[in-house]
Amino acid sequence: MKKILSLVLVVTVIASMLAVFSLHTSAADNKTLTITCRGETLAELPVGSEFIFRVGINSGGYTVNAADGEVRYDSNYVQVVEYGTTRSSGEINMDAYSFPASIRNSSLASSYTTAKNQILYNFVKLNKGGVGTFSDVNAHYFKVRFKAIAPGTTEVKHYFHDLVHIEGKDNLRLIHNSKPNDKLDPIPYSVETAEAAAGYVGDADGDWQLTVMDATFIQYLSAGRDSTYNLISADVNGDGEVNLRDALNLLRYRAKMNYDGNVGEWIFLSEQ
Ligand SMILES: [Ca+2]
Ligand SMILES: [Ca+2]
Repeated sequence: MKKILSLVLVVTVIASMLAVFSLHTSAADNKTLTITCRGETLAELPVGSEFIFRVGINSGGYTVNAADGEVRYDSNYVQVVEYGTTRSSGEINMDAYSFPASIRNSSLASSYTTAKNQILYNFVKLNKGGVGTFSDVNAHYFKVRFKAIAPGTTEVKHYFHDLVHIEGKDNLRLIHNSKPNDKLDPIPYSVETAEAAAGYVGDADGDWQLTVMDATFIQYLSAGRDSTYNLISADVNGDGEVNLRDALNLLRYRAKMNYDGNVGEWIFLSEQ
């Protein structure tokens, strides 16, 4: 009990100290960016927030053994946050982020490049028999994380240049676009979705800003009061509970002191 009381005291003291200063950190404004693909709206999100663009394959039941394709976007509206890691050579290794483990662990992925407004990739010789799960539109094939940087409407789109199914010694080209700039793959081979971030760590009241109000709300939550506030965002130190330590960590973050947890990181529900 004594420990809790001292924690409350520390939280209150730091909160009071911080309240003297201007505390509003704008992580996102109220302007909205609409993400479309092939005439459909995939997501609407505040400028400044992030989304994950995912690609599924509908290969009509065929397994996929090799693929070559690209994601196109408009860098006036969206910025690539993550789609892989950079190798020392400067090449991009997309395995680390972009592909799910079933492909990462079985494929010989190769040669990734980026150009303005494009992420290009190809890979070949996936595990024998192909990657069956990726004949399914419900499974994501790879993903790119973007940030919305300007209001308006913009299209983000994936398409295949080549999509190959190998049966015995026969290569069956499900898609073969020799001139990818001219010829886009038809629906339904590429199936795109976008998931807007549900919030970010520490923004317990969901106003897209990190303020002392968030610490206050976390204190309410930790007192067991029923609330509509974002419980995932409130678990600042990521230990699965919402309590005063979270409020304290948020305040420590605000005060540029040492803190636990991933304060300010975007939360995607499907990645929890
Ligand atoms: Ca907030
Ligand atoms: Ca916690």
